[in-house]
Amino acid sequence: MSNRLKYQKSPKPFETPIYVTKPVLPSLADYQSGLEEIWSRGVLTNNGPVVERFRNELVEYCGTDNLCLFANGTLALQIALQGLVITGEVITTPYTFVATAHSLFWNRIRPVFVDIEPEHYNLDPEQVEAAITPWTSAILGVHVYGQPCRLKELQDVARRHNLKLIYDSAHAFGVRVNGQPIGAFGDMNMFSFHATKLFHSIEGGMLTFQDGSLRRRLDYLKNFGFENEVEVVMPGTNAKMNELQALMGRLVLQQMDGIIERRRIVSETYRRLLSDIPGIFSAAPARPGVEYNYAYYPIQVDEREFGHSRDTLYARLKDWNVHARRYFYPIVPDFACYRGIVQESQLPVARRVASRIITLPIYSDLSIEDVERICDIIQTIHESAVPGRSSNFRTPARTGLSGGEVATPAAIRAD
Ligand code: T4K
Repeated sequence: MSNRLKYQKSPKPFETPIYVTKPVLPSLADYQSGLEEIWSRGVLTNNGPVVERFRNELVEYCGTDNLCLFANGTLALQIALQGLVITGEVITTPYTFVATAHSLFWNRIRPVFVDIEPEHYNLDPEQVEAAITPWTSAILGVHVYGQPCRLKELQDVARRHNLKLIYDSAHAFGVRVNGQPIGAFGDMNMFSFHATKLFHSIEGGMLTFQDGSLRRRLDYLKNFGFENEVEVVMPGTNAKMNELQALMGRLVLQQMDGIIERRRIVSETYRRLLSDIPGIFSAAPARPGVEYNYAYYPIQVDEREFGHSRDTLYARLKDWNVHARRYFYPIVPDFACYRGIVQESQLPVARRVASRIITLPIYSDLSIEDVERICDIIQTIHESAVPGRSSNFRTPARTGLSGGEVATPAAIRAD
């Protein structure tokens, strides 16, 4: 029996854009009441009381006091590297958001890109070990889409070679492994609280770490190195979270359980409905012992089976007002500023995944009807490529639509 709940022959385009994500917003009244308190106090930043309260709540949520807050995830990661005094070479993944590699660059560290494993698109521990040189000082893994790296294997490699193990956990807030928060693994974890993340504080970042003595150093580094009004103990930067960010974070944190549960339902609906569409492959589900956060919904497109390339699907979805994203294409070493570090023949798994990936819209108030409609649209796009079915599907370029016009499916189908 078909998995499809409803299959509309010709799904309608969305009236308002469906983006890849949409931030959770607390009630305006709650945010306003928090703002009134901030207004009356007149303290907007520099470790005010709302940031302090937010930190305490995160300490409870994350189960560790070894935690610092930052203005954003990128600065947090740059400071993590400073805090651990990482130098020389760091082995990292090519399949990530550019900020991972940029954080190394800003610390004058050479990124050594190694390939990923095909299951969850994270660093392949065997390749990491093979890339270690006398200059390697750390491994920087990324829990891509919130799916944990091979934690034990990476930890073993790090131990064997006396390397620091840092995780870019930008996508992994709320993930647990064998009952432990993801931040309990490795020497240090960076979480992004950007508005596009399932948990956010508008902009924001957090470091969690094992060695509690690092906290003072990290606090200095994010506040110019100030010990007091007249003493600067190290050349820090300005990476402080402000009160308005913390207020947003506190209110969103209250909704955390519901956020993950709603995303789980969206994600499982996609998995069920997409399994029927030839050439569309959902990523592997979470491994046993992983409590996943459903941060993203990546699919791979097999052009031969689907009938259209990934890029055509990506472009055609926009005709229905569905704005998916190709996270993470191109891979980082193919950006102009990193070109030349690796050869084109290297990193075959990362290149293959990047050429086939699309991340579909997922957020907690995306309705199941909308998920069904997105799947219907993907099915319709697939059928437009099958000879004898919907063969009159035409691209906007062939309709004669002018630049400003919205190319709806109705507009691009010939009667
Ligand atoms: N490491 C990793 C692995 C990361 O993924 C990231 C960030 C970082 C490090 C760095 O952390 P942060 O310094 O950012 O804290 C977005 C985010 O800006 C970025 O935070 C995120 N990763 C990356 C994966 O995605 P863009 O350039 O794709 O964002 P943008 O503006 O195109 O937004 C995507 C969609 O989200 C839009 O089409 C509409 C929707 N949106 C966006 C914003 C900002 C909203 O509905 N509301 C909003 O306020 O990078």
